[in-house]
Amino acid sequence: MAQVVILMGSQSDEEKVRPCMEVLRRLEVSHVVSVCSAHRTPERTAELVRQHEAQGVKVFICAAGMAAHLAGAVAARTLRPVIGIPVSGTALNGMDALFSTVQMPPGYPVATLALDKAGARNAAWLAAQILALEDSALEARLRAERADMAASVVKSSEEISRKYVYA
Ligand code: RP5
Repeated sequence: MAQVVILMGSQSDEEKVRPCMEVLRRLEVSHVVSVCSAHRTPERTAELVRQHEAQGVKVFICAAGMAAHLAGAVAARTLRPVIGIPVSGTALNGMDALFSTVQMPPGYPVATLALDKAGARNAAWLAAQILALEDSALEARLRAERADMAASVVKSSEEISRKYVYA
């Protein structure tokens, strides 16, 4: 049983969403991925939400571009947390997807993250943090990842300092 489901509006979104799956894999969070469109396959979207809820999925992550209604359409059908990744690639440079995803009516929130790969990565982190509320081993993995990130900042600082020292 997967803990997280990632839905993307089109296969053309795959490249920008891939970091989400990579981070979830690194954090050992089980997940499944499907393509479904709020506009092109509205019934399939509803059916996938119903199926994944029944199978015990805890967090939905939805990525879409243009008039990006996928995350909102999912949020309309579940009380489980929905995380949205707006995808760029149009003449509006993703602002269309960002506003479509973020601007939800009261009672139907979508936790909307940054555009494209940055949002995809943080979608995985946020989903993991939600799951870690009831999973101390996952919480420990998250803490270890943060410690690694902190160590790498210090290491890069030392490298930069050595490179540009003039005293
Ligand atoms: C959205 O329309 C998809 O999420 C994608 O970002 C965009 C374009 O889809 P394709 O025409 O490439 O399938 O629904």
